[in-house]
Amino acid sequence: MSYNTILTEVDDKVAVITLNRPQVLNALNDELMDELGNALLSFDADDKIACIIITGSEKAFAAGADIATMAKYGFNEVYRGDFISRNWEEIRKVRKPVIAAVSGFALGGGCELAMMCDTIMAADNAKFAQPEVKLGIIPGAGGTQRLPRAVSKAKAMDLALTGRMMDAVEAERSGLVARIFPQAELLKEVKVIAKTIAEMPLLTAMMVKEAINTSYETTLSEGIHFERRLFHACFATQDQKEGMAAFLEKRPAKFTNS
Ligand code: DAK
Repeated sequence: MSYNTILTEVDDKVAVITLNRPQVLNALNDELMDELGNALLSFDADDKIACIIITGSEKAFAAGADIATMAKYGFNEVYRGDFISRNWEEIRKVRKPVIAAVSGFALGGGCELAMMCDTIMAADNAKFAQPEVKLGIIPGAGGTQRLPRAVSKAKAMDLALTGRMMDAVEAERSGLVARIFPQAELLKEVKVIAKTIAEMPLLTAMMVKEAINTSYETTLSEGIHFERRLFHACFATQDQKEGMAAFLEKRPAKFTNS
């Protein structure tokens, strides 16, 4: 499959999707979001793939939604065209782990896209912001909901009301970013993480993802109940038998994703 606005590559069980509109710092337009959704769902359906990385260029993960496109819109177009909802959230359907590898700017919709991934790994030059307020709009692709859950209400308000940029160190300290790497090493290091995840039993990794994501959507006691049901389900898999037998026999496990 060839795309105009993204590049795709497969490295062993890891798929890498690179946002590729360098002339506009990977600003997110309809075509890119359609292609990204298509690639994500294809890799999710591909049995050979166990983990997906979304990345951008050295200068920009994505500098936000495409302002040149948005500037032309009125209420009629965004409401009737179901702007954002139509194709921006395909990533939420992906059941395999998805890692954002962020170098440079992750602004507005770019920051929101990174937050839709399961975890964010950042280069030391990464900059995160929700600058929409300066354009007369509010974050509209989940920023007002995911950012406070990631960094606290106080910092989310600070960021979204001032539109200021937060560097990688502050983002890691605040809980938005899991780890920071030197820019030149970012993709190599994130591939190592992705390959580690890809070596885990896939059904179990998918259950971990589903259970942690459920913690954002439910009460603690309902979440614990959901976790317990999945935990019990693990004992119906071959990989639970193999993982525990391998430990007791002091040998590496051979998982079969079954
Ligand atoms: N859209 C379109 N083009 C962009 C862009 C963007 N978001 N960001 C950068 N570019 C383009 C620039 O116009 C420039 O194009 P040329 O002039 O060369 O033709 C090229 O990329 C290089 O940018 P700069 O020359 O500005 O590069 P600098 O290094 O000087 O500055 C910068 C980099 C990232 C600080 C600056 O480009 C910048 O401030 N960009 C805009 C960042 C921004 O405000 N992003 C948030 C966009 S708003 C919604 C849901 C979600 C959203 C909206 C609605 N609904 C549910 C309705 C999301 C909104 C957003 O993301």
